[in-house]
Amino acid sequence: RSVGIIGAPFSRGQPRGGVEQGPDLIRAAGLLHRLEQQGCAVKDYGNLTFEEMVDDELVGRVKSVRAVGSANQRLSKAVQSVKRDGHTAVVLGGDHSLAIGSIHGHAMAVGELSVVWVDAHADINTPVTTPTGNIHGQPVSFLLRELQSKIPVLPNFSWIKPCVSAKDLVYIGLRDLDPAEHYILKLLGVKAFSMSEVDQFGVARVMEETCAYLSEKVKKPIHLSYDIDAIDPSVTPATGTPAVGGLTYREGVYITEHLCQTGRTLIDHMTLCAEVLSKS
Ligand code: DIR
Ligand code: MN
Ligand code: MN
Ligand code: MN
Repeated sequence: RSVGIIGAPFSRGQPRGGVEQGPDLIRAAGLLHRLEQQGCAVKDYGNLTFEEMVDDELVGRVKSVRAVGSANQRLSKAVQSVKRDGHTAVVLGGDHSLAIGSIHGHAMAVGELSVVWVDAHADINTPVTTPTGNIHGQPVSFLLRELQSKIPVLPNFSWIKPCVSAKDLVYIGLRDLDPAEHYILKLLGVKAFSMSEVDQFGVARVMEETCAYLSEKVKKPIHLSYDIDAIDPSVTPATGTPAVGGLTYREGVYITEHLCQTGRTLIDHMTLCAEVLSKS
């Protein structure tokens, strides 16, 4: 198994600085060494560079539209080239708006995906429903085929092809949803395990059900999108959007262990991508 690492030092999907240090801090914490210890061949593709965007004015209520659109186009291309080189792609963020380019690039390279979204939030506000204007709360809306009629035209977003179906998405860890997000999840019938369900069933059963649900028909490659705020803020206090009552450290790690094990039995049917939000 070989892993290609892409650093995406980007923070414009939300207002706070610090997240752009994520890729370097995660490397400094020893990610490459840990992967090698586990028998992975690792190729580090380094950090992407993103252009400074001047005059990036509000579009409707949405902030930093042009910067987020162009950064994600760049990231999508980078993911596609890592996939072409035959690696499992691991994207180090950066704020979670990067999920747009990460998932788009992955889907362009391998076709239909399953997406496991580990997060306190559903990140499925549309540019119209967003209460904050921050695009890190909206990435799923740009990716789902079912929501395309609800997405207005935005500068630097015309390259995006919606590439995920609602039935191929599973949420884990939800506990802080906006009213419109509740409505959208209900309307589309999206599979979701909130924290309440993690409490009720335990993380092991949640993962078994997640994998059973996603492999009901065809087994698609799994894309893991991991927001650090899914973990309880007592463990990850540096997140920009802490939400109490989150996953324990072990529950958070177990999710990745379970998916990894699935990948082995499916033999290369799985790809992991992690967008990690980190504040130093
Ligand atoms: C909120 C916060 N739902 C928004 N979203 C966050 O801005 O749309 N996602 N923090 O990770
Ligand atoms: Mn976030
Ligand atoms: Mn979140
Ligand atoms: Mn998120």
